[in-house]
Amino acid sequence: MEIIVSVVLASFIFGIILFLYLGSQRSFDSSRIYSDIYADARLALDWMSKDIKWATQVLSAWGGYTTSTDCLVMEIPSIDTTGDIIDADGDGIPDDYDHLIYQLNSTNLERIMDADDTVPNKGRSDHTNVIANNISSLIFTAKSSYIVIELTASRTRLNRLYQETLNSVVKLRNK
Ligand SMILES: [Ca+2]
Ligand SMILES: [Ca+2]
Repeated sequence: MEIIVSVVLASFIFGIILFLYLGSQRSFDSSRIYSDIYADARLALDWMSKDIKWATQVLSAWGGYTTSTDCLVMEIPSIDTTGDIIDADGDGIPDDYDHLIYQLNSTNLERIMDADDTVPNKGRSDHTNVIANNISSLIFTAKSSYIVIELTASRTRLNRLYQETLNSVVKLRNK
C-alpha cells in the first residue's frame, strides 16, 4: 500500500514538473520568435527611414516600378565613394540623381538601387538586396513632405501565428 502511494505520488510530482517544464519551454520559444520578428521589422524600418531621409522626392514611377501601397520609388542625389553628394560645379545642387525602390516581393522586402549610368560610376552600381524576410504586410502612404510606413513582420510556428506591427513617419530630405 505504501509503495503504491509512493508511486502515485512520484508520478504526480513528475507530471507537475513535466507540465511546468513544457510550459516554460513554450513561453521561451514564443518570446524568442517575437524578438526575432521584431528584429526583422525593426531592421526593415531602419533601412527605409535612413533612405527616405536622403530622398529628394517620391516618383510615381521609374524603370518599371510604380509607387503604390507596397512599393516606393524615390529619387536620391548621386554620391561618390566617400558618401558625399556629387557636385562637380560646387553650386550646392546635386549634379545627378539615382533611383531607389523599396518593394515587397512575396514576404521579402527588396531594396533596388538603380544608379544613373550617365555619370561616372564612382562606386555606385545597380543592385538589389533583400533587407528583411518574414514581412507579411507593408503599407506606404506618401505625402508631399513625408512618408508614413506601416509594416508587419510575422511567422507561423506550430500552427500559431506570431506577428509584430511597427509604424513610422519619415520626412524627406530638406522638407
Ligand atoms: Ca551641382
Ligand atoms: Ca542604372
